[in-house]
Amino acid sequence: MLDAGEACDDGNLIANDGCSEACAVEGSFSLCPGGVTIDLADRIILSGSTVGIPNITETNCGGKSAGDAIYAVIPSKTGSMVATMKPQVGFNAPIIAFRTDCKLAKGTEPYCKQMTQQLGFQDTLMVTAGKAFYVVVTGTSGSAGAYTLELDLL
Ligand SMILES: [Ca+2]
Ligand SMILES: [Ca+2]
Repeated sequence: MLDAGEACDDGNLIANDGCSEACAVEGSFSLCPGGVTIDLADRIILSGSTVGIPNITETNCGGKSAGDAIYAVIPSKTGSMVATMKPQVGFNAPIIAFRTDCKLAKGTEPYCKQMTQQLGFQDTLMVTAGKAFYVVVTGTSGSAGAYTLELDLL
């Protein structure tokens, strides 16, 4: 559960797995690949924002001029993962992309989605134990904002 003042909750008190024992996100979005690396045991809830963070990539769906929050996620098991993103009011036309390589060029990534702030995003993806994938959160035409991203490994 994500309580007030917490940037993430992964249900444990272990540091260096992407979410610290004090519920802070570990790592920096300015590094690629794997600046922010998350060990996904079963569920993590992340509270993030793309406001004021570096613009380091572009997705198939856009984000050429917007800051990019990139998470390297390492699943603990093979199976389905449900990704749910809820943008906060003011984050206009957010974009979420999933990559097999942090540095993939535009046009080569397997999956991206532009959403409305009102509807957000939810989809199920297949993941492989121990194989990192990258979640990119960015915005259309330079838009930025705050969001909650939940990853559930089924
Ligand atoms: Ca932890
Ligand atoms: Ca960008």
